[in-house]
Amino acid sequence: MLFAMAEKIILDCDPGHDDAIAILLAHGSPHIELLGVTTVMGNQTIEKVTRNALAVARVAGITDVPFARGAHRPLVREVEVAESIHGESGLDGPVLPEPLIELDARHAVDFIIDTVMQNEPGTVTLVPTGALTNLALAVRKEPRIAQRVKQVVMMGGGVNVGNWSATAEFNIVIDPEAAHIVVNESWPLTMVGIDVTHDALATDDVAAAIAAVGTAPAAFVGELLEFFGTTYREAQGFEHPPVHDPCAVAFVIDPTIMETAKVPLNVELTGTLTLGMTVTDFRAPAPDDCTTQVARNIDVPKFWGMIVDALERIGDPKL
Ligand code: PIR
Ligand code: CA
Repeated sequence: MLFAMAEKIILDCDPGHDDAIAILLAHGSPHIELLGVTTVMGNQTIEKVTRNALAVARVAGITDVPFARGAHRPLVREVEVAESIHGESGLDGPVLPEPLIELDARHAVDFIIDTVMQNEPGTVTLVPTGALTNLALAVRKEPRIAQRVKQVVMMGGGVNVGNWSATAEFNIVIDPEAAHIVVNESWPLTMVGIDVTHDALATDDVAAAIAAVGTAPAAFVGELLEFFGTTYREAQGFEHPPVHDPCAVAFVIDPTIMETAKVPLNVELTGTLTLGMTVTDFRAPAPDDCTTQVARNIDVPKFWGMIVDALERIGDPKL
């Protein structure tokens, strides 16, 4: 059941363990109307992340949402995947079922443009949780989408913190030119960066609460978190894995789950130590025409409550 004011979103992702959980949250939340899922290379190649997205659709019981494949490489740079974190498949851990649904015939870029232009102005939120390649291409191909979307809520970047380099976050640094296009567009944009998502840790209590849901999708999430936890421990020295991408969906569901600060935001394109850094200028109050804001300080118990609630609503879909 959808609430009357459910927010329409397109989830643009690279599943990816946390992207998979973002799909489940978007599908399971009554506050979200999932208009489509689009894929972009990132955590793994476009073939792998697209296959993963379709497999997650089957696990979640999603049969009526279009899935469209997007960019196979960044705008300028070579493909760089996060195999050390997400494994060879991009979604290592659980057994992935054979997909039941077929891909939309359109490229993700065309799907995004068509969907934004066909819906009422100011109603569609774009939620990128991977590289910004598809969004950059879409707004270059059809610039009217910048005025027509409601907003962009992006998982990526961070305020003065990196994970793929000392200064840069993965989604931004693998295609910094695309990120530069997206953050400099006129659409309202919220950055949910790793300074926020590094608080959304899947602790043992969280894993227990998810396991207690007792369904196949919840068990699937448990297996995802187990693999993600192991690689995060070994490759990044985290005791528990941060579950980044659903944080952006959570912000769309309930913006009061985070604080926000309006601040000029840009992406470094020429730095040697700072390539792909998201640069926030906090020196003075943001000017009136500033279209960017950063989210901070997520309400962590509320976040995990949303995930558990979504899994309970999804239940045990017929596979
Ligand atoms: C997570 C990701 C990439 C690299 C690491 N180390 C961890 C992926 C996640 O899917 C998320 O969207 C973002 N990129 C976090 O950097
Ligand atoms: Ca991702």
